[in-house]
Amino acid sequence: MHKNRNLYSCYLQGKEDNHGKVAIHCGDRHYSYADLADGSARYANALADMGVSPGDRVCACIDKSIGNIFLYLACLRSGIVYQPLNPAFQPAEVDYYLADAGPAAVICSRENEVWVRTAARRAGVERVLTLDRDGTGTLAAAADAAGTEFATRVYDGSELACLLYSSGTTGKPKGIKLSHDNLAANVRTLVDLWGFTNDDVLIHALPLFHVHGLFVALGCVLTAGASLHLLEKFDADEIICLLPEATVLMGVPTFYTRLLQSPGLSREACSAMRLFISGSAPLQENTFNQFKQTTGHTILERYGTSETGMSTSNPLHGERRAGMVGMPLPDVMVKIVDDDGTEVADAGIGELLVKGPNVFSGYWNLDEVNRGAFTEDGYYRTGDLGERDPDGYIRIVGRARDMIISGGENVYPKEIELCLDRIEGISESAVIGLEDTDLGERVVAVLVADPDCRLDEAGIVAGLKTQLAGFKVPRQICFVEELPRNTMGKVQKNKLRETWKQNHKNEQE
Ligand code: MCA
Repeated sequence: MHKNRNLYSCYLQGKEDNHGKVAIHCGDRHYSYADLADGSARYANALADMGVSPGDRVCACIDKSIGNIFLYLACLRSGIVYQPLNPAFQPAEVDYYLADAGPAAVICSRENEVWVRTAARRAGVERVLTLDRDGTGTLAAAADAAGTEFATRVYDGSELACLLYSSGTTGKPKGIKLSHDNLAANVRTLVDLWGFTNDDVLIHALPLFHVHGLFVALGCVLTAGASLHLLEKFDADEIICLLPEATVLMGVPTFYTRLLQSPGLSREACSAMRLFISGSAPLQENTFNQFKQTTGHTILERYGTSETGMSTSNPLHGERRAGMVGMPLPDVMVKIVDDDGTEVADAGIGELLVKGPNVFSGYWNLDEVNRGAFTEDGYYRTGDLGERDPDGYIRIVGRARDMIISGGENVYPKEIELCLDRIEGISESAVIGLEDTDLGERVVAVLVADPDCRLDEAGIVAGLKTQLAGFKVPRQICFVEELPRNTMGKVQKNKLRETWKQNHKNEQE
């Protein structure tokens, strides 16, 4: 019999004996695997009745909820390409994503419906539907009225499952094409590697629009037939309350620094837990050590990108090293190369290249960019710089591309600089990341004002907030007479980082 390689099958099919089991705890509501099958069938039927077809994109710009999970699973089952977006995006940002992906429908909250409709009209998107956190909205109503029988599409795995966007140095986000096989291969490997069983209970506090929360956290739980507590967002108190009932937490480093500030975090509180995993941003050695001291648990750090899913991990059994992202996953090949593409010797620094079944097939409609994104022998160029120690552990030491990671969110300075440069009175801008105890890095704008012009900091921030999601808006604005440039005229961001790191220290002293 032909095996269905639809990712939905990897999550839910062949586990009928598990159907009565609770998959998702959502406050005082509990959803079994059978509920997920029924709910996703209803959403799949509702979308089909509206004329959304396999291969169409559906853009979900919604808050985290059980309805969001039904919708994601419904898209997989129907062969609809799921395009998740951060609901914090502003109209100008959403305009771009709709125009680029050309979805057949966009799903938003009722609160944003008016401006999303305008954006959809501009981009030629036919359908706008709503889905709120409380399970209401036009899509939810259509799903409620639909049936629970739906035949999951049979796929060979190469078909497109999701289109995730990541920005880039040019400031223009690129659609990452992920197939059913890319996602299934990675999640199966992780379930094995991290020892997931159907007894696991994961605390899910990550957003559902990124690889980390959607494919890794939710994916591992569903693939293993385990269960999770769905939190709206990160909340240290809520997590500490749930620890005694849970076995796994996945988070960005900010989760761990914030948990460490909570008096409720203790060895006793964590005694039922078997695994704390960190990723999406560098975990400071200090946090790693303090967490071990407070809880007795050694955080497992791993590394990935949206283009590849997870690529390396510290071991489940064996030494987990501070500041290291571990070894390549069993089915993933990682090379570290110099500028000429030659592999560097042990302990040499170079760019990380990744190849394996997890690696995406290219960016949406960007043939030219795709040619440069892979090496001739099929490795994806991550743009991250790393080194490998003699035992095979990899350390990420920097980024070849200009990028900031704030609280696990990637921020591309170019995108913010383009907005700043349009503001009257700003003659030049440079956006940098400075070390931040809470967010890892915080976004800082260094500005040169036009002569005789007095810039109003609050006005700049307020203006940016109407154009950019909040996590991209600079938390600090600095004014300088001129930006340091090299002989080629390129802004020397290293110098700026040094100067403002120093200034910040002096201010604190
Ligand atoms: C929210 N704000 C932020 C951030 N998030 N500012 C800077 N950096 C952020 N990451 C701003 C909001 O705009 C708001 O600003 C204010 O902070 C409070 O908002 P709130 O929603 O309450 O924020 P929070 O709860 O403090 O959120 C911080 C957070 C969250 C918990 C770190 O950002 C988070 O869950 N991050 C995880 C992101 C993630 O999943 N990354 C994985 C992507 P104002 O007050 O001005 O309105 S990478 C990935 O998937 C790869 C492949 C991988 O390897 O994992």
